[in-house]
Amino acid sequence: MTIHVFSSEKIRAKIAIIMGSQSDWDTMKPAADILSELKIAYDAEIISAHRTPDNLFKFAEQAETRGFSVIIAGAGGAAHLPGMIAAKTLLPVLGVPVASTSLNGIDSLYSIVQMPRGIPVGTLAIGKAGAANAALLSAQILGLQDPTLAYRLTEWRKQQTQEVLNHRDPREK
Ligand code: RP5
Repeated sequence: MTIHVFSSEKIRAKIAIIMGSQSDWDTMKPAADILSELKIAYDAEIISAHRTPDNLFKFAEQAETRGFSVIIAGAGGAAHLPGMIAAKTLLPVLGVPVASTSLNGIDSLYSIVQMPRGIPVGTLAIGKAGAANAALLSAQILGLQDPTLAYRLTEWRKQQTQEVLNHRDPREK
């Protein structure tokens, strides 16, 4: 497990990025990149709902005491990871459907989004855009209690707007 800390002080990771397989990392990395940009400490870990179910339970039970505020969970196919984690913790869980090879992630999306009443998973778009947005949404949640982070988010949005305004001619790269 890699712990990324963006401060000279010893601070605990606020966000957990978990995923069902090493093969999900390419999809989930944009979440890590956004958190790094916003200087939010995170952990990244592979936890498979089907291959390591005991680890899933252990992780969910310990997540709050480890200091996480939000869990981002990416999975593909029969994507039980986000829902099962959500069933075992009160921390907000954001689910990212990973594009599967057979059904292009529609299966993952339906698996994650169709939670039964009572156990919510905030479901994002399929793939890298969903992963990036899960990180931004996590930052917005943390930003409610952290004005410095809220300021960084405001600046991030301003920069995004400026990049579009600076490149308005679609024929230019
Ligand atoms: C899921 O099965 C993972 O989240 C991954 O998206 C999918 C395929 O896993 P691998 O067979 O590539 O390990 O559990």
